[in-house]
Amino acid sequence: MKKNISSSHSPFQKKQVAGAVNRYLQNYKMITLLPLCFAPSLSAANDTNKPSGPAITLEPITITENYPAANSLNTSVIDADTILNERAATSDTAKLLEGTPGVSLYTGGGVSSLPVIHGLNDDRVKIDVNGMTITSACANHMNPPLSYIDRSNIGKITIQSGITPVSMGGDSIGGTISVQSADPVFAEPGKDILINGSASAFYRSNRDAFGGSIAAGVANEHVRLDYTGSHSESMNYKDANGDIVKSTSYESQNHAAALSFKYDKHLVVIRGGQQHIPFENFPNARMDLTNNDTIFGNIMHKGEFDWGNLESKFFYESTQHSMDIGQDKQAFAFAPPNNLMPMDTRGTNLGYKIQAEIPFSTRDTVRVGNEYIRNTLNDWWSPVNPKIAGAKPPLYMMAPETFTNINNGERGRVGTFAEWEANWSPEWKTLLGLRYDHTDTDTGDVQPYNPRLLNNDGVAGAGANVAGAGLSLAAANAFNAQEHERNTDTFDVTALLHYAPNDMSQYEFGYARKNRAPNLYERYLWGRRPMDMGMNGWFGDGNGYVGNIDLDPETAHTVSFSAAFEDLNKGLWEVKVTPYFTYVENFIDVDRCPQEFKNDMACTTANQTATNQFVYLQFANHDARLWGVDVSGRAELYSDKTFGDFSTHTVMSYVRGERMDGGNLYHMMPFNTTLSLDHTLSGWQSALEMQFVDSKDYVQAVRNETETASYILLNARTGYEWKMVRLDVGLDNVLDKQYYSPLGGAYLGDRFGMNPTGDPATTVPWGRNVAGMGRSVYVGLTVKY
Ligand SMILES: [Cu+2]
Repeated sequence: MKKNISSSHSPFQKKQVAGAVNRYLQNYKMITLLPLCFAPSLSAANDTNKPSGPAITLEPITITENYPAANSLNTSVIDADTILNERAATSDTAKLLEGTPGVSLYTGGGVSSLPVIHGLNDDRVKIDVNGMTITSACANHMNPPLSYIDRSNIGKITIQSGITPVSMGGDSIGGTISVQSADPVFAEPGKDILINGSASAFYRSNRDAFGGSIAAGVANEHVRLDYTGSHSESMNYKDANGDIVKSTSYESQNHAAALSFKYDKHLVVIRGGQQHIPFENFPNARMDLTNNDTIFGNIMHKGEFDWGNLESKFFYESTQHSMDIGQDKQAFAFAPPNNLMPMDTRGTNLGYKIQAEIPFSTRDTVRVGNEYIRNTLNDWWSPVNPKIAGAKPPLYMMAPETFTNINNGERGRVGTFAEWEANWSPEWKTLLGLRYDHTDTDTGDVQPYNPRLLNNDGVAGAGANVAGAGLSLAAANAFNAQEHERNTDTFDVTALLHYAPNDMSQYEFGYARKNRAPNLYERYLWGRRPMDMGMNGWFGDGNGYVGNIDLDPETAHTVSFSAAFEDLNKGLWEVKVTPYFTYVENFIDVDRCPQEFKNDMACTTANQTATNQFVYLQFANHDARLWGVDVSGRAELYSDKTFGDFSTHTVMSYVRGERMDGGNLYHMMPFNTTLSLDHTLSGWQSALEMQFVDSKDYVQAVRNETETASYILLNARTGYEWKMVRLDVGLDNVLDKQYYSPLGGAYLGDRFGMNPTGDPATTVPWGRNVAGMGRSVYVGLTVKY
């Protein structure tokens, strides 16, 4: 909850400084050679308040970073210093995005929050992790892209909200989050071998969380080898009332290595790594993660040629994911072994991207590129207690065969784009891009647990009424009778106009047409029993979901305007305002699922009108509109040689989302603002942060979304950096305020919840929100060398 507390590390300020650097360089016709790694070092040099840490020589690599809109007002950059400051406070990479204007988070497991940009969530946001586009391999999205990289391995996060250049977009409508490990640093020519690294450890009191990370690198002039490893684990946290919030514990381990080669104007980076999450419990899901193993590898080449720059990437990622019902959820469970429900997912992602940047003249730069991403998915639920020893139901609820939730699902996408950036004058700049994506999805036939309709005596064909086996088979047969392959062609357009009439003000107007094709779960989930549906859904709402094979892609039209003003000469203040409006054709939302089978158990007529219980939903296209405004600002307050520098920064976000046929969109973050008082004095950096979140009154009736009350949180932190050592101490939720995060979802963490509409005496009840964490002290220590 404390992000960018130090004013000197506000992403807003970083962006502004980087913008100023860009403008300077453009005036000298150097834009295409702009090494973005200049930006942090220059801004650090500008920042006289920055504590003097150990100097690591950052040798600029004169190869473009290919972020055409790095100086766009829609772009926020979270730099390495901010990430380092946050290391002790959170283990969730997505949490680093808190405090970025327009970004909010669906919370879930301890390391798996889902980012939302301008009200558009999860798969609607393109997330690039070191050039890899990863799709969650889980029907509850427990392993979203940002969970694949530990924060200790991140050098920079770039967030493009709303209007995303087509070269950075595709198959997303909300924006792009690009997470990059630090650029490799090589030894200077003729100098000794460069050895650097860091080690850090943290402890957080409330949830008894601890962990650490190490990073080590060795480099000569041309070759560099890096390793980062991290471990973090946590017990359940307590809310401010002192009650344990169950199913909030986790453990996570990451290892990553990188081998980099630089020769002349070419850079090659080969990365590989693995992640192991032995368990991660989810307070707002009916299941818990019981194992997640991921391996990945990628290779990137950046080269500078006479005609321009070329960047190529190739990646492969493979995930083995397992879920079951964790210990915290065992209250009122069925008798063993029917209290368990193993679910497994295997997912792979493979892709490449090639992009060329060609400076045709000092005014015009063209980028063209092509990318391909292929995602495969198998999702199956092994039988439980398949023996037939005179059992009664629910024996055959989950037996005797394997339930195939998604069978050999495939989603391939090939995208081609061209983008033209023109710097007409120091004041005027334009960016125009076109993009075409072809997305192909397909899946194999499915089967229910009991495809032969065994009854409890094992007689085939006689068990149609055993735990809905007849319905389950009918739903599978209906699904299998359909053609599964679907092809989607989409066209994206981005147009940006940037106007900087003087050093104090900048304006930007943008239009984007962006598309997202349905994901495999949205299209191909088929189960129609309460349990089958309750196990599927990544919204943290406790509802059950069934897919819709005929979904159309969603097409978003966004207009946005930004105005930024700054006191450039003295750097005393900055303010930026961005109102935006998005109209989404065929927004993939939900309806109460219609009754299709005469023995439908979940999609009943009662389900159509239920208001105070979990409900069963089917994905459906509905036009929608979203609008809002982001405001951010910073001001120096007081500066004194003895007492240090005082400053303040603030971020405000507001978003509304409505369906055109009536009603609100789900999980719209209410108005929220963060106000921080920041202080720096030599090696000290401290901040006192107040976070106000308004009540969530605009809730979605179709999902029976619950309201949350407004709250104010106070967080405090201080850090001291002394030569090679950095010590951080913070106090989260200083006032020990009981609160419920508006996007925290339904509390399902303390009881068995296999059937969303089961016996109210024994199943997890509807209507509770997940409580936020009570007061917590954290301490972190980092040693750099
Ligand atoms: Cu899962």
